[in-house]
Order: sequence, then C-alpha cells, then structure tokens
Amino acid sequence: MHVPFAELKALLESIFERHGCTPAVARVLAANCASAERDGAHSHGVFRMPGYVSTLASGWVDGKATPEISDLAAGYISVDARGGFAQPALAAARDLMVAKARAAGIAVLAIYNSHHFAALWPDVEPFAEQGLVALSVVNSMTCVVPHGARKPVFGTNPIAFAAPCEGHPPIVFDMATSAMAHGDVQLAARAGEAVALGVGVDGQGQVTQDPAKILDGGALLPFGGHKGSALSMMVELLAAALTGGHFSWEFDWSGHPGAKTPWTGQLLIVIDPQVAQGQRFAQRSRLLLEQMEAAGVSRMPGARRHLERERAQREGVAITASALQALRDLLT
Ligand code: NDP
Ligand code: PYC
Repeated sequence: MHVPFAELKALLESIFERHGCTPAVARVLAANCASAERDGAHSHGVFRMPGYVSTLASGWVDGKATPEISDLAAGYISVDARGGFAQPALAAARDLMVAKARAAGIAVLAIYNSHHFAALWPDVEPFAEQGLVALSVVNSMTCVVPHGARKPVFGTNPIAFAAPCEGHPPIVFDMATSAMAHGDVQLAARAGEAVALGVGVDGQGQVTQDPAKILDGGALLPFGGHKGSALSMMVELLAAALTGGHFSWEFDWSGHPGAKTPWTGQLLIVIDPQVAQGQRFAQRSRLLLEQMEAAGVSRMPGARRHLERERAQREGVAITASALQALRDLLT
C-alpha cells in the first residue's frame, strides 16, 4: 500500500511526541525518518522507529533537550546537544551556520553530547539546495575492526557530501565507512539473506557471510581495506575528538536496556563556493557530471533516491500494511 508523505511524517511525529520528545524535536526527527523511507533509504527509515522508541523509554537519550549554541569564532560554532539528538542541534544552529559560511566563506559546526541514529544525507542536502557545499561526518558505536586489528574500535562512521549542480539536483553521496551499514546487516538478518564476503567476521574473527553471526558477537570490516579504515579513523577524529563528543567505544549503554542510539558527535563543514567561484562552481559540477555520463556512468550517487522520491510524490510512500500497523501500535 501507499501513504502520502505528509501523512507518514505526521504519524512519526505523533510517535516521537508520544514517547517523550518535544513537538520541535519530534518534527525534526519525523521529517528525517519519513524522508529516508520516501527515498528508499530503508536502513534508516521506519525500520528505525522501534529503536528510537526503546531508546527514549530507556532514558538513554533526552527527547526534550534544548541544545546550547556557542559562537566560538568567525567560522566556528559548537553545539552541546545536552544528551539529545544531533538533528535538532543542527536545526538550532542552521541559520547562524549559513550566515557564517556566507560571511567567511566557510563555517564549521561541531555538535557533541549528541545521538545520531539516522541517514546523514538529510543533514547536508539542504545546504546544497541553497548553493552551498556541505560535508558531514558522524561516528557511531564500536562494531568495526580497523584494518589489521583483532577487535572492533570504530563505528560504522558515515561520510556525507553535497554540492550544488547547475540545472540538476545537488550532487549528494552518503556512505558508511564500514563495508555495510549496521542497519543493512540487520535487514539482511531479518530477511535471512547472506551478506557479501568481506562485510564482516564472526565472534572468533573468522570471515562469515551470515549477518546474524556478525551481529551476535562478530563485527563489521571497513570498506576498501586500509583506505576505508583510514577514513573511519578520520571520522572518529573529526566527529569525536574535534567536537568534544565520545569516540565510538567510549560510551556504556549497558545500564539502559533498549538503548540503540550512539552517544557521540557530529561535524559539519559548509563552504560558500560563491566566494571564490561565483556561479562557476555549479557550472563546473555540471560539467563533471556530463563528463562522467559521457564516459558511461549511468547511475550517479543520489540518483536512486531521487527516483524513489519522484515515485513517492506520484504514488505515496510504499509501505506494507503490517509495517504501517506496527507504527500505529507504537502510539498505544
Ligand atoms: P550505500 O552503500 O547504499 O550508498 C552509498 C552511496 O553510494 C549513496 O550515495 C548511494 O546513492 C551511492 N550508490 C550506491 N550504489 C551506487 C552505484 N551502483 N553507483 C553509484 N552510486 C551508488 O550506503 P551505506 O549502506 O554505506 O549507508 C546507508 C546509510 O546508512 C547512509 O545514509 C548513512 O548515513 C547511514 N549510516 C548512518 C550511521 C549513523 O551513525 N547515523 C552509521 C552508518 C551509516 P543512493 O543514495 O542514490 O543509493
Ligand atoms: O546503520 O550503521 C548503521 C547505523 C549506526 C547508527 C545508526 N545507523
């Protein structure tokens, strides 16, 4: 079946409010999660709602937190999310961030004491829609073995990038630095599907294609061996060490059964390309896409999401009756 996007978003908003979020926090999280479902980003769509609810119930995250913004320098803002979610912290600092990027050419937003349980592209795409270039990183929970190591240290640590492109939706990519996102491993386990070789290891450190073994005492591997491992290390440094947030292994949620949201940090860097390039940057972006297409690329990063989004705009967001009922059950 299909539901209009606005209806799905309103349902998620009610669920977040029902489980202890302020209306403002509920609005931000619901928009994020419903957008992921609409765009076919299923590992961070409505599948995540029970995790949000159990985490809120456990007292691990504060759905009512008011972020505290510190304007540290011409191009630097720090936000203490006060144990709440990262997206409301970003929303609170967003206008100041854009003003700083326009004035100084570049601005950094360092969010700490925050929880991020979502896809990262919704955090960067809107900046590119305003003509800005945006890069964001967030670290998660320890489940990835660094290249050459014997035990997990890193989180699945995604990197998202967005840039304006003339006559085209922004160029956006968003990828975990693990060979597979933890959410996708969970979805594979539910579906009883094997994962590819190189995704993870079991509890004895042996290569496995069984997602249940990866989740139950095993671990994920970085994508691309030492290269993905270095990027994941960079994410830990930027999202935790630089912001003042926790490294992926530094928090202990064992006293909060049901807690699922990593308590870490997030960094955003926003650049105004107008400062040096005027409109030329968006034209040059377009040229790069055209060159790639001419070379045979038929699938750009972000293109699948946009196709799904267009389909959802025409038909509504596809959702099974049982998944919709499961969401409604979260209201009781
Ligand atoms: P994918 O591997 O599915 O996709 C990564 C990027 O590559 C996307 O931009 C995607 O575009 C693009 N892409 C995929 N296939 C192709 C292809 N064949 N050709 C060209 N481009 C392609 O993402 P991940 O599984 O790594 O991550 C999934 C989500 O998990 C992300 O949104 C990430 O932010 C989230 N995540 C969140 C974490 C957190 O702590 N909050 C931790 C880890 C992951 P498209 O979107 O169009 O498919
Ligand atoms: O899918 O890897 C993941 C993830 C971790 C935290 C939120 N999503």
